[in-house]
Amino acid sequence: MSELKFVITGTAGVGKSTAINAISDIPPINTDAETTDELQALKQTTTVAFDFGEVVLDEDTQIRLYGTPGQERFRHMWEIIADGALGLIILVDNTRADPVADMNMYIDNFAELIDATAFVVGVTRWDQNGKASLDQYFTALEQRGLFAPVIETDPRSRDDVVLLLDSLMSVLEFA
Ligand SMILES: Nc1nc2c(ncn2[C@@H]2O[C@H](COP(=O)(O)OP(=O)(O)OP(=O)(O)O)[C@@H](O)[C@H]2O)c(=O)[nH]1
Ligand SMILES: [Mg+2]
Repeated sequence: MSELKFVITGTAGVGKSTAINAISDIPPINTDAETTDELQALKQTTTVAFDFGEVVLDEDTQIRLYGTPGQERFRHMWEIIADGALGLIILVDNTRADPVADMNMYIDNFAELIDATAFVVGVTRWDQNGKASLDQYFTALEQRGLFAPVIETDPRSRDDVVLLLDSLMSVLEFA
């Protein structure tokens, strides 16, 4: 069985920890601490180091999934977490002020990993008032000369997270 390391990133509160908790076959490792700042209005805890979960996708593939912290003050962890990864999932909160800019920011910050491997974009919070359409994400990617799947995702849904992983696997096959 091949073991693949994937990383999941995105802004604070987008649902990175939620996604790993939804999909992991083992009890996930979370490093959440109580929120102390403006995030407090949104949720009670935030990741300070990383999340980790494992999932057997099929008989040949086991995924080791690492989540980054979303908050800027923990971004020194990003490079450490990305080391040796084979693919990236960028989660984007569609209710934020400029979600397309959020996506671009993560593409810039994980450029090295993206260049070497592949990425997919999961857009969350479609059940709330969203800002951008899927087309706007595709257009933004096109403008950068990039192509990646952009998928409506609810990180609370195991099926949705599996779809993100499957899409990433498909893109990697063609990379
Ligand atoms: N209604 C709704 N809630 C969502 C959706 N996606 C995520 N959430 C909620 O948003 C929150 C996300 O929290 P976390 O999983 O801790 O977010 P995170 O990305 O790990 O955040 P940090 O660790 O702070 O960077 C959870 O309460 C989820 O239930 C969605 O599509 N719809
Ligand atoms: Mg988290």
